[in-house]
Amino acid sequence: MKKVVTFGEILARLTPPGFKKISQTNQLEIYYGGTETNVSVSLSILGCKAVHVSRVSDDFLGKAAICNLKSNGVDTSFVQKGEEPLGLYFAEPGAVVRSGVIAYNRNHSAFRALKPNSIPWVSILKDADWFHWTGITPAHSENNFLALKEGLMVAKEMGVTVSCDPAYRAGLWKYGRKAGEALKELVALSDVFIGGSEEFNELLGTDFSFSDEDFKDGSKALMAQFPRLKKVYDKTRTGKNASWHKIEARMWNGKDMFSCEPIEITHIVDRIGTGDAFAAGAIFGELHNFSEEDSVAFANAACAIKHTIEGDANLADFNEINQIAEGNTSGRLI
Ligand code: KDG
Repeated sequence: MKKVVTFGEILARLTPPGFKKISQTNQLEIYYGGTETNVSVSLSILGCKAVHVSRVSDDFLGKAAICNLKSNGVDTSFVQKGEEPLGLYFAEPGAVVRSGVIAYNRNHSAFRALKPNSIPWVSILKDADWFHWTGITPAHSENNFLALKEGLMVAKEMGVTVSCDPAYRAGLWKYGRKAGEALKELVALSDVFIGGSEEFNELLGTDFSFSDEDFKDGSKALMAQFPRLKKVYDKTRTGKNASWHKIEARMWNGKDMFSCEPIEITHIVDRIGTGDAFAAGAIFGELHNFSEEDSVAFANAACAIKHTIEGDANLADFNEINQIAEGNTSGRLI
C-alpha cells in the first residue's frame, strides 16, 4: 500500500442545502474540506495509506473534523490540537452561470498558529512514497510557510517524491511574503507540478494563455527554471476560461504533451474540490506507474466525477473513477 503525506488546513464548510442562497435558508449543512485534506481523503478512498498533518481546535469542532477524516480512513495521528478555533468557510455552491459565493473565516485559526519545529517530519516521512503540498498553506502565515519548508527539506533528504499544486490565490497572501518568491523556493523542492497558466504566470512573470502551445512553452520554461520537475499536469481547463461542462486535462513529461477526450458533465452538483480530486487522481496514477495517457485520463475522470458529489472531497472509489476513465485509457489500470 502506497503511503502519501499531505499537510494543510482542515476547514469546516457551512453550506445551504441545494443551490439556495444563504439569505433564503435557515439551514446549513456541514462538510469538511481544505485543499490538501481533500487530496488525502480521496487517496485514502482510492486505497492509499493517507496521512494528513494539520492543527485543529481542541473542542467539539476539531473532534468532529478528525472523526470525519478518520471515517474516510485517513491517519490523523499527526493532527495537533490548539486553543484557537477551527477555520470555517461559508459557501453557496453555484450551478452553472453563477459560480457561487465563498466567505472564509480562518484568519485566526488553529492551523495558522501551528509552529515551525513542532512537526516530527522525520518519523512521518520515513516510509512515505509521496508528499503533496499546495500554495494555500504557505499563503496563510510565516509559521505555515516555514513548517511546510521544513517538511519539504526532510522529504528531499529522504528521497520522497513531492507534488505541488501552487494554487495561486492572490487574495490569501497577506502576511508579507511575496507569493511568487515564496512559491519559487517551494516548487524548487518538488518533482510533479499540478497547475496551469495562472501558476506559470505567477512563478515566471509571464503571460501564458490556456492554449496547448502556451501550455507546452510554459511547461518547458518551468522545467528550465525548476530542474527537479519531471511532469507538469494542467487541471486549469476546469477553470474560469474553460467550459464548466467540459472537463479536460493535459500533461507534459519534458518531451511530449498528453491529453484525453473531454468528459461532458450535464448536471453539476458541487464544483468545490474538483481540482483536488484531479490532483489525487494524478498522484494515484503516478504512484501506480500508469502510462502518461492513463494517468491524465484517470485524473480527469476523478475531477469529472467530483462535480457530481456534494461536499469538498471526492468520495468516489477506484472502480467508479475507472469506469469513467475507461473510455479514455488503455484498459485495466491496476
Ligand atoms: O479546493 C477546495 C478547497 O478550496 C476547499 O475545500 C477549502 O477553500 C478551501 C481552501 O482554501 O482550502
